[in-house]
Amino acid sequence: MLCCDKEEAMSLKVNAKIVIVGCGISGIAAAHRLVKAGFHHVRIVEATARSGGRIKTGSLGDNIIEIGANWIHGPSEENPVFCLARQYGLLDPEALTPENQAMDIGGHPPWVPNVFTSSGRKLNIEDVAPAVEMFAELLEQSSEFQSQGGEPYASMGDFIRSEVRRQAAEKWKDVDAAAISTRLHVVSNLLKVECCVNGSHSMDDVGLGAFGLYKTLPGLDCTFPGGYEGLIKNLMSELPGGLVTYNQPVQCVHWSNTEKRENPVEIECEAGERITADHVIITVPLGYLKKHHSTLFRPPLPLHKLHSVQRLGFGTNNKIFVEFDSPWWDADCEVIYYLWEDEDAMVDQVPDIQRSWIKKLFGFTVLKPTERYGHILCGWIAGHESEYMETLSEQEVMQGVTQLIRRFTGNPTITPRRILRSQWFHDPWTCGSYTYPGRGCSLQDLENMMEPLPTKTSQAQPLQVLFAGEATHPCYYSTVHGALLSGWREADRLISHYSSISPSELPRSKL
Ligand code: 6YU
Repeated sequence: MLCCDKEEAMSLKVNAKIVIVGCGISGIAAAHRLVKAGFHHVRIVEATARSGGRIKTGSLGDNIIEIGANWIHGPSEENPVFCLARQYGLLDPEALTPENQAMDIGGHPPWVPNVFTSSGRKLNIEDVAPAVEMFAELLEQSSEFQSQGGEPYASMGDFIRSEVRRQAAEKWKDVDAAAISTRLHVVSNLLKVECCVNGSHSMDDVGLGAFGLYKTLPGLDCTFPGGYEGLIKNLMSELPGGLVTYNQPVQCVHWSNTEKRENPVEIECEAGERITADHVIITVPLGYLKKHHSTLFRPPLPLHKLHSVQRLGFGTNNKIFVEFDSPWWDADCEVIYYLWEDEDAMVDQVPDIQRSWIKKLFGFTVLKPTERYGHILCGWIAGHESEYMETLSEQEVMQGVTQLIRRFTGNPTITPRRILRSQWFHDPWTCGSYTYPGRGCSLQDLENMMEPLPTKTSQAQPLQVLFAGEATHPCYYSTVHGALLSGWREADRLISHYSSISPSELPRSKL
């Protein structure tokens, strides 16, 4: 009779070979937890020469800028990114105050705007406020469709446009045509903002029912004064040296859906190395999975998982940092919006991308405090227009941005000192920015994403392939904390597997 005493179980755990594909925050989090729990054979295989993935801090002149993730969304006790950043001493004192943590407003209070139109006018806040308020209420209402289980409109875009039309006819019936036209252009601009928030091409691509799956945490969004990568550096310094193999893209994960029990997983690297393992944790971005799933898994992903990979959205949101010698915006200004008066009302897509891609850039946020950053604006652009922008030279992007600012301010002398833009769509290991719930998506899709292989119904060795990464979190997808929690979740899955293992489940090679 077989027996598995405590000592044997411990040695099984210690000797289990676990490979993590990807050294972003989710892969690092998984490795951290596994190493702490006593697993000795944990290895990360990373395609690029660096750790951090979509957490990427760069510089513009002497200033630190975030090319990827920017904020801790909801920095409060429930947010593990906040807790780690606090523990490592990476945050400004304001971010640590109880008042900051208690503020439950879904991110940040409305930013102080400067609003310009394409005819060079600067608008007053009263001109735009009614549309801004209506839009904010609609976003709030849209979350309710998730619990109601019904979707009366085809998409978020359809819902917002239809409701604005309906409410405007009722509430703005005594407002003059020019003012209404301005308000509808504000709606266009806010739809473009939402495309950036969601990382979608258009709000017509975002599912209405699933929009409410995303949960916010309390806390006023904050940044890392020394750069988001400080978090990565601290976590990496606590892992054993040599745990990560860099510049080692994984080409194919061979797993078994039969009863083969010995070394069930083999990880084939592009350079030819083949690594055998008991378990592999896949943390590659959803964009990469969408493009490469057919070659990345042998046998291929089961159909229900593949359909979720396809249904979930993964779009592009890029930043264009622009530095100036002196500011041309108001001293208290936190965000600059551009309204195109020649655009149809309530559009978030540009018809002629090559000629007019810049129309998709909703505007700029102002990097604050000025003493830290100088005079830097961060432009935001999502969708196919953003993907096209990536193909232009830096010079061409600078030209586009300069013309835009000169036209909208009516000041032909404004000249940027330098620019830097991100190119997340053409990053071969990311293929976009982050996940959003596409039309027809539900919680089931995110659950399918995180389901390990082989699935429960199979007789084969369990937990061969596990899935982490932001796209696998049921309510914090698209965020750093969602990614981190997903890494811990998959590590815990293995930890509890080895603590509950019974003799009949042991691989023959281990008996
Ligand atoms: C957040 C924020 N933020 C802006 C921009 C971006 C993102 N996010 P990784 O990709 O990090 O790691 C995978 C690794 O795998 C990587 O190193 C690859 O090289 C490697 N790899 C790939 N293929 C491989 C292969 N074949 N072999 C080996 N290795 C391979 N999140 O919290 N705050 O401010 C922003 C922002 C421009 C691009 C962000 C933000 C998203 C995070 O960056 C992201 O989720 C995590 O870093 C992902 O970590 P990971 O480990 O999963 O993958 C209602 C509603 C709306 C819902 N949305 C709300 C808004 C929230 C999003 N906000 C974003 C805003 C900004 C500005």
